[in-house]
Amino acid sequence: MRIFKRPPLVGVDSDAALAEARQLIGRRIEQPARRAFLQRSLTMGGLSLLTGCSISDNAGVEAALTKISRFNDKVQGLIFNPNALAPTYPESMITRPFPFNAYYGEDEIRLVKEAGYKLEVAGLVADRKSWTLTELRAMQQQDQVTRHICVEGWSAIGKWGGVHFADFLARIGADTTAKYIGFRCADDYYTSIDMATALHPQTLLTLTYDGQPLPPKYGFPMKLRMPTKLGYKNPKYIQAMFVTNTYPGGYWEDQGYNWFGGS
Ligand SMILES: Nc1nc2c(c(=O)[nH]1)N[C@H]1C(S)=C(S)[C@@H](COP(=O)(O)O)O[C@H]1N2
Ligand SMILES: [Mo]
Repeated sequence: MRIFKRPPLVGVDSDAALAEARQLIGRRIEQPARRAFLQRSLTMGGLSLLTGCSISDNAGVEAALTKISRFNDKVQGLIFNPNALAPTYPESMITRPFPFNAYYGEDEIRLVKEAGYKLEVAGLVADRKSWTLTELRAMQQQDQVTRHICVEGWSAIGKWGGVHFADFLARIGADTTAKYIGFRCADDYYTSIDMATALHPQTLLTLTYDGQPLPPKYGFPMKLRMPTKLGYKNPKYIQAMFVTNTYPGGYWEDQGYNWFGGS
C-alpha cells in the first residue's frame, strides 16, 4: 500500500471552519488521537480483557483496537439520529477551488468513460439490473451545499447534485432491514455504510459537482455524498454497490480508521 505525504492544500477553509467541522463530528474525527487515547487510558491487561485478544505482539494490539473500534461503531450507530441534518450553506460559501483527495496523487486519477458505464447493483435487492447514467439522470435530482470533512485536517464546502439515495434504494427494492451497503470503485477503493445513514434524507448519489457533470477528480461518474460522514466514507468512482448483512469493511477502515466515521 502507498500512502502519499500530500503537499498542503490550497483554497481550503480557515482554521475556524475546521474547528466547526471538528465540533460537528466531535471526538470521532481523529483516528490517530483516538488510538493514542486508548493506549494511554487502558492498561494492556485491560485491553486484552476487554477484547479477548492477545496483546503480546503488534498484531494482537491491532486486533484488540479493531475490536474496540467495531464496538464503537455499534454505539455510534445506536446514537445516530436519522432525522438530524448536517448544516447546509449558501453558494457564496463554496470553497474554490475545491480540494482533490484520494489515496494516490491527482496525476494518477482513474478516468472512467461514460460509454459502456453501468452501475452494478447486487446483494439483497429485488432488482439487480445495472444502471446507465442516462437512467440515473432521469430520476428526480436534488442539489445540496454541504461541508466535506477530511480526517487529514481540512474541510471544504461544495455543491453536489444527484438522486436521493433512499429513492434509489426504494427503486431497486433494497432490503432496508439489511445492515450494510458496500461500494466498489474504479480505483479499487472500497467502503461501506450503515443502512440508517444510507436512508438519511441528505444522503445523495451525486452525478454533478457545482452544477456540472462530476469532473474526473471529484469521482466521475458518481460519488455517494453523505454530509453526516467523514470524507473517506464518501466513495468516488463508484462501479458497484451491494446490500448485505456481512460486514464489508473499507480501504481505510481495514487499516484502523473508524468504520462508522460520522455523526
Ligand atoms: N474511489 C475513491 N473514493 C474516495 C477516496 C479515494 O481514494 N478513492 N478518498 C476519500 C477521501 S479520504 C476523501 S477526503 C474524499 C475526497 O474527495 P474530493 O476529491 O472530492 O475532495 O474522497 C473519498 N472517496
Ligand atoms: Mo479524507
